[in-house]
Amino acid sequence: MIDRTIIEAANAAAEPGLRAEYDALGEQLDRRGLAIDSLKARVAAYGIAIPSWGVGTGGTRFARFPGAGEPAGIFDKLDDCGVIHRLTAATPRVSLHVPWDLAPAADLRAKAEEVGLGFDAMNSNTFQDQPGQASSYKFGSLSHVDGGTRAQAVEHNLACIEIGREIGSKALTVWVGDGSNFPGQSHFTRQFDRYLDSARQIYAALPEDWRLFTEHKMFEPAFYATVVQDWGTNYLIATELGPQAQCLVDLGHHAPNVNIEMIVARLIRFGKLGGFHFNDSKYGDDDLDTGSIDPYRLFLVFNELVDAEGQPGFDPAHMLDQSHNVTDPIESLMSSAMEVQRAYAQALLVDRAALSGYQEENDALMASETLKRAFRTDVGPILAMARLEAGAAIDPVATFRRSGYRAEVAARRPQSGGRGGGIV
Ligand code: LRH
Ligand code: MN
Ligand code: MN
Repeated sequence: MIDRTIIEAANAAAEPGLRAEYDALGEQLDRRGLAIDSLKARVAAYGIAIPSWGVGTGGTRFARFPGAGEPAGIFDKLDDCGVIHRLTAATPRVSLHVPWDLAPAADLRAKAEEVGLGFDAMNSNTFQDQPGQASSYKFGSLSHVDGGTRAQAVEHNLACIEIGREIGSKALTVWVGDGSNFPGQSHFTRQFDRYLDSARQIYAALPEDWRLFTEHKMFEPAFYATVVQDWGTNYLIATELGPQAQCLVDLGHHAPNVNIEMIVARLIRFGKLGGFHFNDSKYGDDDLDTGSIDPYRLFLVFNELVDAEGQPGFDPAHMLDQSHNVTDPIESLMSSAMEVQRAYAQALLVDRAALSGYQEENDALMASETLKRAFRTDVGPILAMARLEAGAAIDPVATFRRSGYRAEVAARRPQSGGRGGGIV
């Protein structure tokens, strides 16, 4: 854990500059009829979940280049997630992946409490085989042609719900890699019916106050056809299952140029937006750092979310889901959490009355300018002030580097292997 004195020392040097910038921005926003302190309060109340699998160095199917001091298991991961929240005050929860994070619930709860975190959605894993598993997922899981394999995959999801109940989670995210690699390999309709039948069994086991998030993804690992390939299929699933089922939008799971903010608007309109896996991409499911490629798209997604705030039942879960191949994962996750917060703050600046006026008048240029004006505003001082007031770091990455945390854990955690690829 990072000592309070380290954060305070770093903040002391940066605070006078921050106060000057905050005041200047406050004056500017005031002229636009916006109160900076209430914006700061909304940013301070915003939180995003860290994916437990994100704190380890990622890899591709070609190679993995492990960093020093990588977490060896879930308790190390929770330590790292605790550091991220300590320095940013923006990541109060962790999303677990089972069986990667399998551990006794009481120990998970105790560790989370020690590092000041709660648990977000549980993630099941039927896209890999585990040692000793009776049936293989090579040809699918929830949609497999073999009933025994489907039953095993359903059972695994029920076990995830059970662990989640014990640690205070309220949602299960199901992503399956099921699909086919060759035309003709699978019967599209029969395969989807098998998926729906399995998903219904999982849905039936949900506690009353839980939600089931199904996550679509266009391709990979199936390269010809994926069972839950897009938001249309995902919407059908959520509708077939019932009110506790909603769609999860992972930003990287769409074809390049797809209008994701519009998908978000559609799902909101029909009460089926369950949550997000934020990341960024240039080509496919790149799992790049959130906001690193197209921050405007991220802002446009948040523009839809802010527009829908306050609608009955609107409560999407916000999680990161990215893979860090060349950076320190703690630094990437901190900067990504802040990018998400930034997009939220920028979206709060949109003059919605003016925007709908321009929409009614078909003033395309001014409508676009209204969004751009909010997007171009540097809201950094609002975010930094919210962190300072929460006892976190004005500059989380610089403070993390000064803390020596990575070198310290590197001295006591075993060096992990680099052979082979893989996502974790
Ligand atoms: C699939 C995915 C899904 C998995 C995670 C590891 O690409 O986005 O959310 O659970 O990656
Ligand atoms: Mn995802
Ligand atoms: Mn993904």
